[in-house]
Amino acid sequence: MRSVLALILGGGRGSRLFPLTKARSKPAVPVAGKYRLIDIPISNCINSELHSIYVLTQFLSASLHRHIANTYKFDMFSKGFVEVLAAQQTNESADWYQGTADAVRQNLSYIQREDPDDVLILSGDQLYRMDFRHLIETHRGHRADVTIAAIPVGERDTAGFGLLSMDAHSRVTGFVEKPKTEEERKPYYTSADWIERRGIPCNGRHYLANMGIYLFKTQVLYEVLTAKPLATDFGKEVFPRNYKTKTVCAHLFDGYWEDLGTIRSYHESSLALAGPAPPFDFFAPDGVIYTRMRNLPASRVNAAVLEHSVVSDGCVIGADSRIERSLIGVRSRIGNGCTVRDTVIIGSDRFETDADRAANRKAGRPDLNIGDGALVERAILDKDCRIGRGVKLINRDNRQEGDGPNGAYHIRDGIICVPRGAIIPDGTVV
Ligand code: ADQ
Ligand code: ADP
Repeated sequence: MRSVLALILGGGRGSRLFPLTKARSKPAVPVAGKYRLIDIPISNCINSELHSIYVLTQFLSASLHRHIANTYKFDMFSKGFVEVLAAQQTNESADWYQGTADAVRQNLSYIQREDPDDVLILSGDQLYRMDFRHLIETHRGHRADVTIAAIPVGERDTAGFGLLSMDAHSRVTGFVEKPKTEEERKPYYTSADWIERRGIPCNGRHYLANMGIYLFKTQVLYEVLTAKPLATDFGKEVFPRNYKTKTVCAHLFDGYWEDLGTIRSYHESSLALAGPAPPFDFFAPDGVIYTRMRNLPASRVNAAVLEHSVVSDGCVIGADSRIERSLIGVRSRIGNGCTVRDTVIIGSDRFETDADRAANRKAGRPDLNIGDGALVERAILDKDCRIGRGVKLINRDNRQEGDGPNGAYHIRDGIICVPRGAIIPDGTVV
């Protein structure tokens, strides 16, 4: 089999995921209780037998490096690797990556060194499961220069995506990035009949969206990235400029695929994992999602009630507490008599000892995670936060956006986000 090198775009400034990206790069953002965002695309690569992987990120946090180095250790005699390339490491330019195409261009020398036949470019902030071997088949079967993975979406989702139209031979015949008007969108309407002939139920999804997953012939990737004027983004420049002159094909996909790049989508998709029939199945035996081994003890639940929730390893949930539609991350500690609803708790980096707790009392600081009698609704609690006793995080004033004193919390899209390590004193009501 010819060789494919995978490049994972680990994120720009990550401002849409603030405050989860306040002190870490986007790929290191925790997800689904015990994973990090980067585990999803890397696991998809490994499950597709792609073992040469670069992760491009804006800054190389110690946590991302440690996570990758400790998780993805390939056998020393195999040729695989997972390596992080941070913007400030490249000599070509002292700037941060300006956009997706720029990020790849700044790392062309690494691609050159590997000399693959094709380069697979992936987004780092999506939750999905895809066997890239099918995409590679489509690409090579059509002798394409570039193949874009595409998924049918409904009209109300079109504004956030690049849309494409394709002919009967899978060739892309039009491309528009994030159309804003009906005028721009109209030419991309695809009939139910056309979609269903390809074995995909239409269900009112009449537009084909670019999934941000691209397979390029290496030679073509060089050409389009070095052509003047230099392109900054794939969606905004590379595809609109090249679909007429290059053989650009689309590969249709119809599985679960969600963008986790905003606080709202992160919150919604996380809670969906805790539902009765989660759309993304972490239990699938043929597609393990990998992450760092932690050797944590099993969780202990005292006389609490849990409904439609996921509880990760190393948690303690106190008596008379009620957890509904929530995702509880590793080493979370929830006190007695708490109510937690529609909430993502990322957890903690360590366990507190009795001595730590005594020191907390002395310093007037709440213990890690959630104190007795707290009520938390529609929130995201980042790692190591300390929510005091009797605190109510309920968004009392129903604000959509807002910031608490001293960065203690931020409200985004009506969701209360408590940043890593923040302290909410006993009895506070938000
Ligand atoms: P967007 O969702 O706007 O549109 P974009 O900002 O281009 O996505 O980012 C794509 C991926 O690259 C994301 O994983 C992002 O984190 C990462 N990324 C962005 N800037 C980066 C940078 N400077 N350095 C490193 N990584 C970076 C794109 C396409 C649309 C398509 C959607 C699908 O342009 O056509 O529909 O993805 O999600
Ligand atoms: P974040 O989740 O915010 O990205 P990190 O993963 O960097 O944060 O975790 C930070 C803390 O966790 C550090 O203070 C570090 O002590 C501890 N930690 C994480 N991984 C390890 C490890 N493999 N060995 C020792 N300490 C670790």
